[in-house]
Amino acid sequence: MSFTLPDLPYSYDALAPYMSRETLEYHHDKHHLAYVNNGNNLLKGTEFEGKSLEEIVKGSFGKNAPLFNNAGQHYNHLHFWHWLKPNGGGAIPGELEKKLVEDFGSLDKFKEEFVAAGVGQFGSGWAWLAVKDGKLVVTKTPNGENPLVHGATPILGVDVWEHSYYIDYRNRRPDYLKAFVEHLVNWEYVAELYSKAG
Ligand code: MN3
Repeated sequence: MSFTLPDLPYSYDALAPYMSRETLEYHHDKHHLAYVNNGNNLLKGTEFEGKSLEEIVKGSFGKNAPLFNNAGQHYNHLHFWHWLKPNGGGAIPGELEKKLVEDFGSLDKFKEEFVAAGVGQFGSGWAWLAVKDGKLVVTKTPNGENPLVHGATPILGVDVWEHSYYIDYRNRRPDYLKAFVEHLVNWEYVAELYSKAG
């Protein structure tokens, strides 16, 4: 398969004031597009042509760094647009809420750990909520890496590359992460991925 850039599932103004039109225009139209274009060029002539995106991400990790970086970032951003929604961050669907409380002690504790993972990722990368061995875990990864290559299934991720927040928050990454958790997360999509993660 070749990679294609999907449209955003909402308008460019829909996430303001927590994420601006300008951020989405750069992040989606330029950064994500570059991962798509570079990924397609790097995929040509490799053993991964014709494989699914997940297979490419897992298969190229540790073997073909340029392809992995772009395929990983394409995978991450495909989900990232759906991890956001206007008026997000509200009630968490029941089953998932129960599991979060079970595995983290409380919702506040989960949010604290998730934000701390994003703040603590030195340089570019992502913070994650993932399912590993039947448990919900918070992790962080550098650059384009994600939990798929560490034996886990990502169900929520936040992009902490500066291109995701610098226009709106400048150097205040913690404020961006708090706004993400409180006002932007699309919990219905997280719950959908959780139910599929089994
Ligand atoms: Mn990004």
